[in-house]
Amino acid sequence: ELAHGSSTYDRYMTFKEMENHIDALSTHLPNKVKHKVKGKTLEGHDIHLVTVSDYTIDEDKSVIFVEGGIHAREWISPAAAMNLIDHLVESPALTKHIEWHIMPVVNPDGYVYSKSWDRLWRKNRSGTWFFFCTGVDLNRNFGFHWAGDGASTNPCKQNYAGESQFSEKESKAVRDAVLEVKDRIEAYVTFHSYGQYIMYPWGHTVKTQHENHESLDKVGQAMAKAILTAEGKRYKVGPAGKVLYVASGASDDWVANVTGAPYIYTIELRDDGSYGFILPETKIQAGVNDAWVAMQVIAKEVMDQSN
Ligand code: PAY
Ligand code: ZN
Repeated sequence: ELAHGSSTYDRYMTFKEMENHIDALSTHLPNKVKHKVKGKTLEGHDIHLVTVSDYTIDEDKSVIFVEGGIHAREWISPAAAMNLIDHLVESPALTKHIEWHIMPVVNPDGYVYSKSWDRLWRKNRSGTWFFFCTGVDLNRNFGFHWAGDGASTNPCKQNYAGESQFSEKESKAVRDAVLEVKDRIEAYVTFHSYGQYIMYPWGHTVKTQHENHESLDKVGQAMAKAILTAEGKRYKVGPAGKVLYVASGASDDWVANVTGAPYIYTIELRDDGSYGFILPETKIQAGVNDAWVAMQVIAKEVMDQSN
């Protein structure tokens, strides 16, 4: 048993358990794990940023930014982010020249609500101008093509974009954390579920291709192949707008636009629809493995580029 413990993957952790684990890691491994709070939600939960790197090596490292739990009901997403942190603290080769910035639960109010009241809750818990409907879709609240195609101005809809771009504390927290390392970000990944897709920009339109679409596709295919080999699951690769549906104001497009980072992906984890959002606990371990396998492919790509 490690002094800093480990996450559990035979059941979905509570938000509090994830916080305790982050705390233990940063306390016991101060040269590897740092922990910052990037914001507070309406309900008073902290929005955590965990950085993992070999801090004994003093250099301006490339950053890989990972965001999880932006949607409340996609429980496998925070689990995958926590699992990534657990692997990275044991992976010296991946933390020598990379600084990982990981926000495992962007939407803690939603996660807690989904765990205790409404399993299929997606948005955060903000009040809206329409008293009877609660919650903003944080993945429609980012400031690029905000409230465009695939986003709604109706607060009762699952894809409600909010009152204005970055109106929400959670999306602001992601924005601020990204902007802090803007010039060093080489890759950005956001974990969602479900569908088994590896998607890249653009999501807001199918009319234009991203200028890096060739390398985005190549590395996306490499991730899918690695997952198929290691875990036996097929992931479909392509631009978000084409592979799934058009969505404006999502984090991936905003990051692509503001940072110009070469590798930007939204990964829809398991499953293929049999259980959908309600992925059984017996499938967590295999599900988070998919994400870990994919992240190793990206990390290798980033390291090759900077050599
Ligand atoms: O980047 O294009 C994008 C966003 C795509 C996701 C979204 O925010 O709507 C896709 C959905 C998600 O994971 O939230 C897919 C799931 C199955 C859903 O709720 O429709
Ligand atoms: Zn989602």
